[in-house]
Amino acid sequence: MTEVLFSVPAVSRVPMDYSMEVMHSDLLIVRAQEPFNAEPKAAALVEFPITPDELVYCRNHGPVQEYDEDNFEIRVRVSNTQDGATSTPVERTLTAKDIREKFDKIEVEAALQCAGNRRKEMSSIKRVVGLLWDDGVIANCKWGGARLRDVLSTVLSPSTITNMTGKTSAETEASTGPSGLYVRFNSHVTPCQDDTYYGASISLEKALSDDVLLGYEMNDEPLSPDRGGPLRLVVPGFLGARWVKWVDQIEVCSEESPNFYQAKDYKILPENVETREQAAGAWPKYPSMTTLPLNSIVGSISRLSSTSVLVKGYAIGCGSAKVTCVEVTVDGGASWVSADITYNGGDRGTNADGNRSANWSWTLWTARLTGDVVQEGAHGTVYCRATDERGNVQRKTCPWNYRGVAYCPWGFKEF
Ligand SMILES: Nc1nc2c(c(=O)[nH]1)N[C@H]1C(S)=C(S)[C@@H](COP(=O)(O)O)O[C@H]1N2
Ligand SMILES: [Mo]
Repeated sequence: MTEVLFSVPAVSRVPMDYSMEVMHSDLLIVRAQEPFNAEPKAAALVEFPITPDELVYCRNHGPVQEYDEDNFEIRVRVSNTQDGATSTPVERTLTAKDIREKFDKIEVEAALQCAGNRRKEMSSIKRVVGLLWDDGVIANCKWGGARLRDVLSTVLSPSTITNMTGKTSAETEASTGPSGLYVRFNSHVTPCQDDTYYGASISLEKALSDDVLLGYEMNDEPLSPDRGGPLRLVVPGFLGARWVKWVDQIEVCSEESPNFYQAKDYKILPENVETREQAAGAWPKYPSMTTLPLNSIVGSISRLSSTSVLVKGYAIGCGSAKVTCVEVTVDGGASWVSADITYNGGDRGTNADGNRSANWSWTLWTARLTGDVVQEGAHGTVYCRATDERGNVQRKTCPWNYRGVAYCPWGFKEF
């Protein structure tokens, strides 16, 4: 297929201007002021099945500004129709308002999670490169927007759409799908730390799957500037880095995005890659991340009586896999107690084809522990582990990696 790509400026560091920065939630712990990076305490997160906007973490590589829906333009483009019918590039320019008014609105509940969740814990093994996030860079929200497939159908041929849809989770969750085609998402409106624009890509198969949205609402409200309003990608099951905020270009093409955040970041490098120099040679050899691993953490422990405590936490499956069981232990794993699952996603309903749509939500759980081991004055550690519907069980340990991503050993909290 002929490549007619959007011209992309050469990489250079753009001076960043924070004079238009919006106000942010004051309920978050600030990890960096400019760019604004902040997370809530997990103890607060686990109190809400659907995370309120003020408790949603902020992960930015540049300034956060407000944009007007009427004037915000998005260019959607494909080099040709893939099936060879024409070699003429097809391009459409739409405003954010058009996206809201001209396409059906789809609603999806999905957890947004940064690949760096729990990085601070991983850094206790060995120094890692990146912001030292605790376990609060995750949010479970209800997203509303146009289905990306519907928007792409304005530039792709109907046969391409038909051939690429209805794929299995294995086909949609790989970094490269069977077609070898990708959809790139760019945001040029705000400058970034490591590149001239923010960019990401996913396989065309994932892009055409039911629940990927060009989002304009969260929790029934228009997307706030912090959430990437007026338009952001919603890519359920994939790491947050692909959920491009303030997205102003979408392009179907035959190569992954060359953007720093796709090509030179957000990859799990092997344990022996420990320096920047070693990483430089390794980036092209490893696949870009898509899903995040099965995980669970302890959010809070509160005393109910002198001999009992209540433990609360969240768990999340890998991609579309649902968490079916969470267990806790106070004896280092010799014996486990099943936690009660208190939330595992809202009503999912059915798609147009009658299939139940996938589960992209997190799971909330509580466990009541009693007896000598948790009596007043006693000290110990509660660990948790999750099991998913495919029979995978969260492991006790997790290997270190250079960028501190996808850390997922048993969760724990001391009491
Ligand atoms: N334009 C743009 N989109 C972006 C980012 C960014 O810095 N710029 N950060 C990404 C990362 S790494 C994550 S984890 C999520 C965070 O989304 P949030 O700030 O709404 O929580 O947005 C993603 N989309
Ligand atoms: Mo992220």
